[in-house]
Amino acid sequence: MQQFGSSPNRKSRHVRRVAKNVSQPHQNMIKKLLSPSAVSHLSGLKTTSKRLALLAAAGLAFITSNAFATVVVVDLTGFRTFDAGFPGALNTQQTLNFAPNEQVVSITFTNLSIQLSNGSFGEEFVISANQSSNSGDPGTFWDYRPFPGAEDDPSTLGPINGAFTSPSNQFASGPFALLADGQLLLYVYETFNDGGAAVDATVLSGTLTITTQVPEPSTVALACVGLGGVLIMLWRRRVAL
Ligand SMILES: [Ca+2]
Repeated sequence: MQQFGSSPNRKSRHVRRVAKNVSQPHQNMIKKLLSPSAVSHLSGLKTTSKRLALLAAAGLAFITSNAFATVVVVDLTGFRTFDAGFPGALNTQQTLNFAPNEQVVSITFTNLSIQLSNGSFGEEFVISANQSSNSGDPGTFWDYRPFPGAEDDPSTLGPINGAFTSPSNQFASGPFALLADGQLLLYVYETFNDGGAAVDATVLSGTLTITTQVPEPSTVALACVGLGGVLIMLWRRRVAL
């Protein structure tokens, strides 16, 4: 039984309805996917295959219309480290709110300068971004030490600019996804506690720029196209048999 009309006009209206809530590049992509020539191929398929193809197009339209990037800039001035590891009650922590399951894709820092205290080494200073559920190692997190190899003399380091990209400066996994609560925990800590209850390092200046994305549109689009291709191959194989 047909689930939708087979006339070209009916299909064109459907394409417009799917496409009207998405951006122009995505509209063009969807129109191409469901162009008259593509739709004429569809008309030769069974109803189940048509349903799957239209479902994939609708899903793609929904996903791409909801894809967006967020950039958040955080002033780290005054952040202080006391404890080795994390979370550590005295280490400065801050919670940032994003969309559910948002992907943290990039973290950069600008004009970062720190003051060391109590003999703490500069290379022990770590900036960490994390999922809300993580209360310690191991976990999904992105830790970075901006001053590798730096000792405690001079006691003031920076200012420097950089990004959480060098593998030798990372302690963990790099880009990651937030949980459904969309919360990102941002904190600083030391890899060695020199000062007991006294401060190890204080951020004199610096901003952190965090870029996130929900979801990664090209990956999802490729996945949709790939899934569609597999379904058509399976259908053709079944027909051939
Ligand atoms: Ca230290």
